[in-house]
Amino acid sequence: PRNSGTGPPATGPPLRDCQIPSPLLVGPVSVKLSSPLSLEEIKQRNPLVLPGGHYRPPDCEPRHHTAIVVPYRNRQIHLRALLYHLHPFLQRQQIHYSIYIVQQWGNSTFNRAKLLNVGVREALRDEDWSCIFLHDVDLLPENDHNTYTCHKQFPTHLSVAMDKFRYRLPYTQYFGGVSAVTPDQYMKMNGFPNQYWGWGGEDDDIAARVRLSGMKIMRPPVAIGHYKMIKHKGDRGNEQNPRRFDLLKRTRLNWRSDGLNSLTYELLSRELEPLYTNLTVDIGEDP
Ligand code: UD2
Ligand code: MN
Repeated sequence: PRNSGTGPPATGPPLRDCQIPSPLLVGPVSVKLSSPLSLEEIKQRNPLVLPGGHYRPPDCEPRHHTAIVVPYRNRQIHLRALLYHLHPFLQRQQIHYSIYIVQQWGNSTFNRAKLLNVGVREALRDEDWSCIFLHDVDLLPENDHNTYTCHKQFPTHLSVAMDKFRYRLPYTQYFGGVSAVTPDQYMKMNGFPNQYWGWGGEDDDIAARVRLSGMKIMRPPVAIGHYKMIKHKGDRGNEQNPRRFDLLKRTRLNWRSDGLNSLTYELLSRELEPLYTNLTVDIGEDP
């Protein structure tokens, strides 16, 4: 079909399917991190991005429909760097996409995995996304052959080679940084844990869920999955979670009861900003 979800109304002849691979890809790109542009300047460089950070290739029918979900609080500079790099990157891939910034409201301890659950659920209210990316705000992809699409069968881990780990995978079960699931895969693993407050462990829990629900992790080649992580210190309100090791011992017992099916939150606002959809959410606090 010409239009799925909230595209422009169909006018004129149907478009041809976008080519695979996209003829616009350039391969490795150099990512500079010094003083990112303002949101206004980034908007000007991306004139085809619609409110909410929504984009659809103008002259071919996209084969992929990807929501990018970013757990977020108080990282303005990183957010600008991400938007600056990611919009052109995704447009070169000729993907139909939206970027969702899931902002934790208040000062309670940060909870990355719960914010990701909220983002997935809210994104799927908008559109029938075929793929959902879970994306740290401070990671910038360095090669556009690393396509932001999903594997049909299994979840994907994309950030396999980061500068901070000297461009190697730190350990086999590593699932942090940037990963992707289809809605079906997400449901099969009962989403992500809601109980990890503070830094660490939640990515390993998610990796364990992939395995426990009978799936495995797909990855791009190391030569392609290159990312730069913007250097930063730990955030206030996201101190290391001392309970993470105990929680991880119980994933096998807990994953069916804690996750998508036990998720509660209050959505405080939803704004269509020029470069992203902002979701401000009250996810409660560590009981
Ligand atoms: C690692 C993982 C990350 C996650 C985390 C443990 C990598 C590259 N990433 O990141 O996926 O598993 O460990 O929780 O290994 N955030 C905010 N505001 C805050 C705190 C966090 O926006 O105050 C978001 C932001 O998107 C950030 C992400 O949470 O990128 C992960 O937090 P981090 O960057 O402080 O943790 P890091 O780099 O050790
Ligand atoms: Mn980080």
